[in-house]
Amino acid sequence: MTAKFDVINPATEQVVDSVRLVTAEETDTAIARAAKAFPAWRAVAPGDRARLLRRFAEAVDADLENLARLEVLNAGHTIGNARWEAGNVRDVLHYYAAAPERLFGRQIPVPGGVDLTFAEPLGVVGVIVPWNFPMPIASWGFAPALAAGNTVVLKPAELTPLTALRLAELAHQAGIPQDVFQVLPGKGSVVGQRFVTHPLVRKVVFTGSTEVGKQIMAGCADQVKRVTLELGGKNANIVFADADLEKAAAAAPYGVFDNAGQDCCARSRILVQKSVYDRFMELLEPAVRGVVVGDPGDEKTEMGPLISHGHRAKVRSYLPEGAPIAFQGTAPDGPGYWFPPTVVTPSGVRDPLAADEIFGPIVAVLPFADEAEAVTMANDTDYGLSASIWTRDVGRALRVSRAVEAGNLSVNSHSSVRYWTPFGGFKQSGLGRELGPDALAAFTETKNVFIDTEG
Ligand code: TAP
Repeated sequence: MTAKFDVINPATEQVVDSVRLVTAEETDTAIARAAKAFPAWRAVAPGDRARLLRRFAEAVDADLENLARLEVLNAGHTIGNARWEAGNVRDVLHYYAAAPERLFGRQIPVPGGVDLTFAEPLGVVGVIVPWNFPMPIASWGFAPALAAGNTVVLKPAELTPLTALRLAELAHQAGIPQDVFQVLPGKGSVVGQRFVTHPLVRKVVFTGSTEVGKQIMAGCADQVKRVTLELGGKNANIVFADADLEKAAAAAPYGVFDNAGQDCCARSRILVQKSVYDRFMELLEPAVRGVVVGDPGDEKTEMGPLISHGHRAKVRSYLPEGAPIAFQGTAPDGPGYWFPPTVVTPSGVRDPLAADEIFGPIVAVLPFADEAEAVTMANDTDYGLSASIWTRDVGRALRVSRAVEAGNLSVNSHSSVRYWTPFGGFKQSGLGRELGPDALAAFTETKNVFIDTEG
């Protein structure tokens, strides 16, 4: 009997669809088909491959509202966020559609001949996607991989397969061959694991928890398989006394509670200079209470539910009786995996509230004395994905940006992701970079060819 997975709307707890789970044998068949499709796909003329990717981007654009509504239904994302996410897939496709004609090699001066380098595609690339941003994270893997001439097998998270399945339909309608881009809904331990162990998958792009990422990396080592990892974060939002405090406090909730805190870039540790700590908390409280939590399909909603019953139980476990809650916003009662925006004041950076990636709407606020202590506290974590710095002193902004061990820094802002700038983590937040001008390098091998011109 084939297993099915009931897809649940996290805002209502209603079953919205039932998706058949792909088995290990079917995964092997899909990988074999992707490997067979590779020589023809890499041979497609660069301009034609570019045109196909642009057509795929246009198909996504034409289907944008439908994709966004599917994500509201499946993941509880606010409609505003979900539209941005579908638009991001379109933009990432357009951006990498420019790549096939620009995959330059180099000509390097050598005696006795000519030396050339080629950027060769790898073969089959396996992309493993988490549930928190199903659309964008999928496209950050498949768009550059396809542009570079690879074929792709993609596994969405079991909880959120609907938009990935729709994206595959749109790709095929746009003319990308079925076996060049396949979406395989299934379990991580079955389909994802096969991407790691199957010798015909030449690269794994994994986004998810640091714990599973380490297993993927260890598994890939067996075949020296290429791997890109985008993992967890416990990101600092550092507010200096000279900052525009009103602006910093007004922005802080959106830096952490967006997507109900289920964001690897969530600024879930607010470090505030002692001299302005009390004032900052006074300003933060109304900002947190003002976050609009509710029906994600409503245009005015700013935060939706958590993804699942199990995940909400995990988030809740961080707030036992007597937890240091400073204040909380509101959340609906009744069905749905709701959790209110919550501000806590743990005793130090090693308290689990300040150290663990809770992946929910809980933010820890901690005081610091001076710039040196702020940097020490920001770096006192195994993670290193992103951070924000609020100050009016441009020298300090740059000094602290350089000193914080993280891949994505923002000054007087919480913005981390642009499809045309590099994204990824230091330390245990990941390996390699996605997006931006250099992502193609992660989907190609450099080949060097020497041609003797003397003989
Ligand atoms: P995980 O449990 O790690 O799952 C991520 C993906 O890996 C899912 O598709 C999962 O499949 C699959 N998987 C699980 N076990 C596997 C295994 N043994 N072999 C192969 N694949 C396996 O993470 P999650 O809870 O879904 O996502 C949240 C995490 O993702 C957070 O830690 C967050 O920080 C991180 N994240 C990082 C980033 C970046 S860019 N750094 C972005 C978004 C999210 P199933 O779910 O179907 O089992």
